[in-house]
Amino acid sequence: ENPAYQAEFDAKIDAGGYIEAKDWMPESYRKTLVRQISQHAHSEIVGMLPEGNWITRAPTLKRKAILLAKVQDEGGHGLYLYAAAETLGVSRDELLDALHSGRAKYSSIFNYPTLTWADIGVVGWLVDGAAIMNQIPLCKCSYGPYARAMVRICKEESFHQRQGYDLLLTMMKGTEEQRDMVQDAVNRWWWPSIMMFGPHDKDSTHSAQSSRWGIKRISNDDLRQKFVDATVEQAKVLGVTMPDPELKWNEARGHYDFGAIDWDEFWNVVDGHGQGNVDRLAARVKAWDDGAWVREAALEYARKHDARDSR
Ligand code: FAQ
Repeated sequence: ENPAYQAEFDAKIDAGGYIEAKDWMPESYRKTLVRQISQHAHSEIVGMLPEGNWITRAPTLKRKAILLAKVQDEGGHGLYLYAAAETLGVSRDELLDALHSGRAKYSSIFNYPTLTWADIGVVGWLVDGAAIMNQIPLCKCSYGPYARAMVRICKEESFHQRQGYDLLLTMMKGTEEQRDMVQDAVNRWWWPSIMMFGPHDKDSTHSAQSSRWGIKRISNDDLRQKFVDATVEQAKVLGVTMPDPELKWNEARGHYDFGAIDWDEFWNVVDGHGQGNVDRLAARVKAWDDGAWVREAALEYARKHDARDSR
């Protein structure tokens, strides 16, 4: 490590500036970014599965077109994020190998099943809603390529959140059975959604260092609180209740209090033992294996062109 470079890096971070791909950076900063950006990319790609499950069963042509566009957007987010990670000197093959072999994490939330059409609305409202809350501050994170990728991603996520809420509003104006379906989906997704923000600040391994480096601008607990405060009001408009008897406005704090999170459930899912972990990973490995011929054909095509160009 070079002290002069380190001082320049620290000064840039302290001034709230951006670190670019070709700038010197501490090895641990590079490693942290590769970890977070690649896990984020994997989440986007694995995140296509729960909603992809409903594309063929969308109730109308309009809803099908919206869902198709949303799932494709998630695929695009994965690709921008893999590209951002690659600027840190790691190859896409290495990153995908880490996912497929179970070494890399992806967001806990995508290991839960989408059982009814209402789940599609709730995933948009709560899961994309939580994703935006966490990602808006990342548009200002200290690593330039990641920050810039997040700007477009956030715009698209905001459309995703609204399409989910709109779907739910429509269902809530429908039959009793449809309203019950929405409430049931909220009951199943609420707690996993608030777990998405990660462990409490005091139990978070990386928070202190990532905040120091300007990767994390708002803490896990503060983002979770902002999310709870915003969604409880949206739930009132929708006419659903959250499955938490301790959820209550706290006048003194100016925030909603909420019940204790079941961290055993969270870590069980993160460690690969949730309801959907095995199937999600198997689906990604199968997609990768089934796509081998496409990669081989593309490489062969590129080789032929290179040979022709160098003649
Ligand atoms: N799931 O020390 P911290 C989406 C791990 S949105 C699994 O607090 P950090 C959009 C963490 O990796 C979802 N693991 O960690 C979409 C670490 O383990 P490690 C993706 C989790 O990094 C919507 C350990 O726990 N969004 O995809 C989770 O400082 C709908 C200790 O935790 C992002 O990835 C979790 N929920 O803070 C797509 C955003 N939480 O790595 C389709 C970028 C924590 O040492 C459909 N990431 N862990 O083995 C971040 O902002 C951060 O990485 C946090 C975690 C906030 C997630």
